[in-house]
Amino acid sequence: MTVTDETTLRQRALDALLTARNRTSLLTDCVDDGELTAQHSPLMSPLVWDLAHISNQEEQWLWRTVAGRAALRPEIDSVYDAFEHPRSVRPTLPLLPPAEARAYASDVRARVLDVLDRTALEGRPLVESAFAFGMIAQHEQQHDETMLITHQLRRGPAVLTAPPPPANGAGDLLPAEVRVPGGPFTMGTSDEPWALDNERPAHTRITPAFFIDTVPVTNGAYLRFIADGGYTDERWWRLEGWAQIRQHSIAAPLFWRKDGGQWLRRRFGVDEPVPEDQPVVHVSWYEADAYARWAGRRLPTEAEWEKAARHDPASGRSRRYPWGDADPTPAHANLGQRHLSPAPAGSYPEGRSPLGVRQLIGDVWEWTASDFLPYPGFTAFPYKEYSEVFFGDAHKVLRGGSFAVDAVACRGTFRNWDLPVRRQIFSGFRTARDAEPS
Ligand code: AVJ
Ligand code: FE
Repeated sequence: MTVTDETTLRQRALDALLTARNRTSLLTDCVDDGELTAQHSPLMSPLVWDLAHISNQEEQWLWRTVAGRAALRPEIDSVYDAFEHPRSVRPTLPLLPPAEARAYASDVRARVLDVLDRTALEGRPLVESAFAFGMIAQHEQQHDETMLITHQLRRGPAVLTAPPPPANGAGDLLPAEVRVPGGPFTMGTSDEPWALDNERPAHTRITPAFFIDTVPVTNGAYLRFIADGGYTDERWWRLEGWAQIRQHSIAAPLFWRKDGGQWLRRRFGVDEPVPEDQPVVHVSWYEADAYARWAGRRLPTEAEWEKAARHDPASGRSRRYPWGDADPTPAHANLGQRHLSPAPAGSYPEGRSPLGVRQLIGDVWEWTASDFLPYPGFTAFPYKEYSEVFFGDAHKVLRGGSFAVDAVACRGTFRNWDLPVRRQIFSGFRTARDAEPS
């Protein structure tokens, strides 16, 4: 590796760590200690748990494993082990109080920046291309998104503000769907330096030709499903989805309520009319699947989603992003909590794919039809608990990232997963259909 490569990598790792920490501070400095330690929802950890968990992971991987130093606070490891204690019981654990959690975070970070300065970024898989630093920045950003979900579930007046997304989507002027040709494409990656284990390795997939929605399904379209009795017609629903909506009296996306004749939604402490031109958000996989069936369509498979997002029919190669290989800018996608909502359908024309599919990156996580499974040749790295323990038919794959995802944790290959009943996450979807046989 040349000196310039090393300098660039070090700078990139430093930027990613600093960007993540700024966001963590933004999310935790805007509420008082009572709110940091409160349980805002049994679905989520207290914010102060995420805060110290972020630093405990950073300590374990960068201070202990990369630098080979002794544990700073070995006695707290078990409290911040996500597998030992489910989220609902975390408020009862002996958590570091806010001031101590913040002091721990600054102490770990100061040591880690020193480690970054002194570590040669080659020779060991964990430090090759600054991978472990990139992994920890992505981990912090993932918990920042988790904390933003906690903010969304929190009751009480708004504490977060951000400018609204661009107003002119004009999504309904676009063709409703795009035809993606059949044939092979490259799925996954073997050369994206900070790609996580489940995105690897690159391999060839063959899909038949299919059609996919140009833009994510909007609130306006989803309202037609509701108005057509979508939630009361068992025909559209999987057994478990029907059971969930009956048991919990679900009749609209999470955070929606009907006031007289008007649908309102609560968004980070503010009630507002549901904006018809924005992608629908806070729906479960079952709701997405039922909508698609009602529309005479289906969810795209994970391979179809990635082909729509990465395949360049002209060159036959797969891009890092729909628009090419360049990192996202604000002109490409709604990422990084720059706005506190999805942008109208049709926004970000510069972010479109070669075939003209829009908003694949950012705005809302998109449910796919697929279970979360390893690619052929998968190897867990650096730990089985990131991906491997979640493989199987319990979790469905989501793609593309939401407005709450930072660019460092978002790319055409990035895979997220969750239970099909989940709806507090920033989840939406688009639909697809088989192309006619040629
Ligand atoms: C990939 C978003 C499902 O938040 O549960 C955070 C990421 N893994 N800490 C999660 C993760 C360990 C994970 N998701
Ligand atoms: Fe974690």
